[in-house]
Amino acid sequence: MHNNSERVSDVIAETAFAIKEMHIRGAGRIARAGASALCDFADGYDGLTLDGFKRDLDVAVKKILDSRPTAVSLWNGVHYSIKDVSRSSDLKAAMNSVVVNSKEFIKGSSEAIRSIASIGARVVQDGDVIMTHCNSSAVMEVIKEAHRQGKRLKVFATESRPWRQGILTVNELADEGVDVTLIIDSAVRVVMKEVSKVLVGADTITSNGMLVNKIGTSHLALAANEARVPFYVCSETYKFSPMTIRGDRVTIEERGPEEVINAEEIRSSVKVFNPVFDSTPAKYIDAIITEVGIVSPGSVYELMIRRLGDGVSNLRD
Ligand code: RI2
Repeated sequence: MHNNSERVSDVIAETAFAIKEMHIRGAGRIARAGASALCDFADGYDGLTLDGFKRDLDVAVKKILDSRPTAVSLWNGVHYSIKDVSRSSDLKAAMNSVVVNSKEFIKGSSEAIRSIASIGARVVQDGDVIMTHCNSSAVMEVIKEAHRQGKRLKVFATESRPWRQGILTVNELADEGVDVTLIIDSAVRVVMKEVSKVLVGADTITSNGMLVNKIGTSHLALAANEARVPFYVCSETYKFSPMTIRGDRVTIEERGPEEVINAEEIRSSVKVFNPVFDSTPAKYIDAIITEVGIVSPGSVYELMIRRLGDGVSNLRD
């Protein structure tokens, strides 16, 4: 029989595992899952001292953040949830602040998606041919909203090897009645000639407006640039990385070879390289559709400074 503390640390371990193994995936979803696990952790905490809570919370936070390194949404969701613990004067107040803040983050995150859907749907025109990559809930909601408004659209969705999240995308859009075509990743440049807009999601956006997103995104950006097709990013502002203001680099996750190939198919001397994300420089991005409006990649720094205020100097490692 588990006691309460074991049960709550189980929630943290289970969530960290589910994020690491990609049972929960998508930058927004993992951020909400991380915040939700911390909410449960704080809500069920049965230790007796504030110091003990802070120590146990640090361990929980580290476990959640170690699950996946690239999407800053997870970092922002976790740090929003714990932001008032250091100034709490007693245990009850500290526990309560995590519960309140994590719920606020989750609510704000879902509202942000709804705002992006309505702002983004105004960018989408009747007759547009859209290309998207991987499976971004922000992009999905924009396309679905434009479709609901009666705009006639065609969507090309990349397969997005190795996890093939493109299958989720095409099924989700087909269920809504959207005209959608699946393409393999290497068909991007050929198909780009027929496309009028590219819409992709974001895992992280740096202070200089660079996009870090699913591997292959930069190929869509280059092909769009060559074909003079506008390239839009749909991103909640909690995917902006505060650490990049002080020059931190974004860690690009590498995952195992088993995601790419069956070991029996190749000689044992063959190495497999499996980077999960790539970087698209700001110059290839026409605009970022956020919950606070459509912004240029060049204005990300300003927007981040305005929102963080004095918090910039308090950024933790
Ligand atoms: P939303 C995903 O990463 C994709 O790269 C996608 O573009 C991005 O998160 C944003 O997704 P992964 O978790 O937050 O599948 O818009 O590796 O859902």
